[in-house]
Amino acid sequence: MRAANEALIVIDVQNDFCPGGALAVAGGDEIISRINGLMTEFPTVVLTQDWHPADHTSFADNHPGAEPFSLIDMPYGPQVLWPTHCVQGTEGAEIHWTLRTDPAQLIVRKGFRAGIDSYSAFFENDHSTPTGLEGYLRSRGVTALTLVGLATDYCVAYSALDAARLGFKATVLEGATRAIDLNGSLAEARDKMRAAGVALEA
Ligand code: VGL
Ligand code: ZN
Repeated sequence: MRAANEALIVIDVQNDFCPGGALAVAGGDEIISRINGLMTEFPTVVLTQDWHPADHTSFADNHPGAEPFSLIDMPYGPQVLWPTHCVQGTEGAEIHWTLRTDPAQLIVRKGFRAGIDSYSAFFENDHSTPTGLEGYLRSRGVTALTLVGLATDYCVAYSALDAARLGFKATVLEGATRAIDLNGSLAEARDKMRAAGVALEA
């Protein structure tokens, strides 16, 4: 068992990010058996769940004429317009059925405000509206995070960057992640994580 100050953060292992889903990440389901094993090693396990209302601003469907994967400017910065995914209460939003959920003490839902996206487990994309995860981890004495899940270059990277910024020791196990890799987003995310002091391990 890992030390009491260590937590595993499992990002968005949901049906819509796995093959067959609305925003499928290639090989997204291949990481699940490793994550199931990892969960038994950490005293604190947190899952996150992308959890959007149907009128969410990040959906191309809500911007007439816009193509999925195009960019728009939002008050909080550039926003990729995604295919409609992880709509609250739908099967696509459910945690993938092969991921164990019983070892998790907390499931953080994010992206539930229509007007703002939320990639990070810690803050919405304005980088200032908190999800409450920081307080949960600190009050439990957690100082070191291992991050896994989907997708490497969006929600995993944003979460790891915020974790490092908040002073947590952050490690991403890249072999237990898979990437969307949109226009070089994976290389960019890896550079940013390295520069921020996030440890990238296999
Ligand atoms: C994610 C795009 C949109 C992710 C979530 O989990 O990485 N990516 N919503
Ligand atoms: Zn989303």
